[in-house]
Amino acid sequence: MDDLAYKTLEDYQRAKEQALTHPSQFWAEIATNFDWHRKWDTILEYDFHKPEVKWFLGGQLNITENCLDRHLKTQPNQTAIIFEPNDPDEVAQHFTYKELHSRVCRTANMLKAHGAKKGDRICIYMPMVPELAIAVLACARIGAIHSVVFAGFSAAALAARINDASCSMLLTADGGYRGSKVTPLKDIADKALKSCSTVRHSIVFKRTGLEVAWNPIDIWWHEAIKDVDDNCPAEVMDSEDPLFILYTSGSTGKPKGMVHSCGGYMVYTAYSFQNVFQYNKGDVYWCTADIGWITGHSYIVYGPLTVGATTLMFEGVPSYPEYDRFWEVCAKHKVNQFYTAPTAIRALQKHPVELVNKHDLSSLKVLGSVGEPINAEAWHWYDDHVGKNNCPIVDTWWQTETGGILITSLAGVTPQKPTYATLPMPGIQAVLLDNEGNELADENEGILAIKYPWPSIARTIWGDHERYKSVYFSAFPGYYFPGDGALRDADGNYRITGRVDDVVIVSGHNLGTAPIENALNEHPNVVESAVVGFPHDIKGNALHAFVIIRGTVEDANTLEAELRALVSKTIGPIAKPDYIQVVSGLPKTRSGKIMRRILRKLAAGEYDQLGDVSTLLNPEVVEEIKQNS
Ligand code: 7RM
Repeated sequence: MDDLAYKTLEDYQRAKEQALTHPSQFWAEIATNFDWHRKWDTILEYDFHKPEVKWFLGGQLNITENCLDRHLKTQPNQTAIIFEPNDPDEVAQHFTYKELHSRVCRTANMLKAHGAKKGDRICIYMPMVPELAIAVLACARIGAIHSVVFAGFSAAALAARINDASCSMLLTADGGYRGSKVTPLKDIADKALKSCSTVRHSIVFKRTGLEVAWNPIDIWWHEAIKDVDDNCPAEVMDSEDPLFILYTSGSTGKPKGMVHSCGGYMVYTAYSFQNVFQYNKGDVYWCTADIGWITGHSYIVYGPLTVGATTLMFEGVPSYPEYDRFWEVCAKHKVNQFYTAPTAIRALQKHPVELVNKHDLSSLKVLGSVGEPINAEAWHWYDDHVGKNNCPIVDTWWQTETGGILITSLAGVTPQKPTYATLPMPGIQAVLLDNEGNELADENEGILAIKYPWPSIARTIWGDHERYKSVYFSAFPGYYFPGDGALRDADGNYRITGRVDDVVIVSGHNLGTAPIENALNEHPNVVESAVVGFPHDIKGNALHAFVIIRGTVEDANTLEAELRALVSKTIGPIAKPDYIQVVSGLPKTRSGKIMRRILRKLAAGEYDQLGDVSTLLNPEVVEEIKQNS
């Protein structure tokens, strides 16, 4: 799979050129690196107005043959997955490609023995244990559509997702470890299943030994898998058959089930993984995301395994047993590529740097960031202390909807620029638009859009193609609209500035909340901030800033004055927040994204309209903010 990678800037520039002049041919050449049962007849059919996107039509494959079987010929004894348990005293596990293949096939046979077949939807609600990755691959093996629901979600959130896709089976566990806590997953699943009539079997993996209630549809995993063998020929899938559904939150309460397809998703995740991280055979790669998120799907499971990499799965959290766990694990397994989120970096940055320095991080070659814009302070801390100024940092911009990384530097191959995701990957045609949809040239700021399909774009929203059209293809006809704003420098580098829906109109001025937050974050005592608008009699809207402060506030008035002065100086007096509220935390999704919808309700005093806060990472801060308003 090394052929997939551009190793020099010249390679990269040549690829970019080819992708621009012969876009579909460009992807067809990349696609020849994979095992297909039948070659495609048509590379691409698309119409962003309909919208419709189809890649490698007529092609047939099974992604698990590319993730597993193919490597059995060349590197059966190479480690595929390293499992690092929550508890550092529990031994880590290593699965070779051969073992992983066998486990996936047995698990696939277990699913089949319980009636699962091609096209069925199977919900997976499991902790970060190897069996989660195995379950995902087992579904793909038999052509069942997996729908992984992050194991931190509530019973109501789980039930909504199971019902939306009419799942016929649930794979879960008795419980899951996360730091010092045990989540009673089966208990939560039982509550959810009370309102899920389509689920006929629930297969329960034993992880914690937690006592659980037992229902007629329940089967223990270890019992169900006893009587099956590991011979399971892969189901032959059409390129456009759905591979999985993954839910992402939208502006309404109803989550969107993004549907990814087999052929295009395989091609793009492998291509992007290889190029962005510049993985070399034998390297140990670690992405700290949970498989419950798209980052885990694409860059723990499918991308790395397709190229034959060694991918590390971590069950725990960065703070357990101490705030040095990431660095301890990097040293222990000699991690070469490390991929995490700015929210984790900022959390770790608050602790003594000695916690980083006491570990041998000399194996690290590449660092990655994903999930939100990385602020300058976090970028430099990551670069200085983790990378020792010796590891390229790839700031990777993408979405659940895009399936893979679209804008990023390629480690050590293309130039990086702090706080910039930098350049679109070869084959990605990014543009900046103004509010009327005109393309902006050169150095500029505007709305990010993509004007040509790439293989891993989500094909629809499960059961709601109209919503797919209205959310992503209607704002600017002819373009894919991701919902993010960006600025572009003279060299074409993109800096993602935040969601464009985070715009507040104050006295007739359009103010992006992201630049105001950046100004607040310049203050030496500010760790993180979030700014939202709330209705105001005179100005139409006014601004409310929520700030997290380092240490204790000695003099609140001085701090507020300094913060207002900073905003005034950086953006202008119009952007000065009316309210500045010091908080201990901001309401966040489990993947670290600030829930602005909730902050807006809090700022407006609409406490009865907060909606369901149970899926938040930290629901307790909502109460705290309310009390202190
Ligand atoms: C991979 C993932 C997608 C949204 C996206 C952005 C934000 C993600 C970056 C980023 C700035 C980045 N999928 N985002 N990566 N913003 N720089 N490198 O996070 O579907 O959960 O979220 O996340 O707003 O639209 S996601």
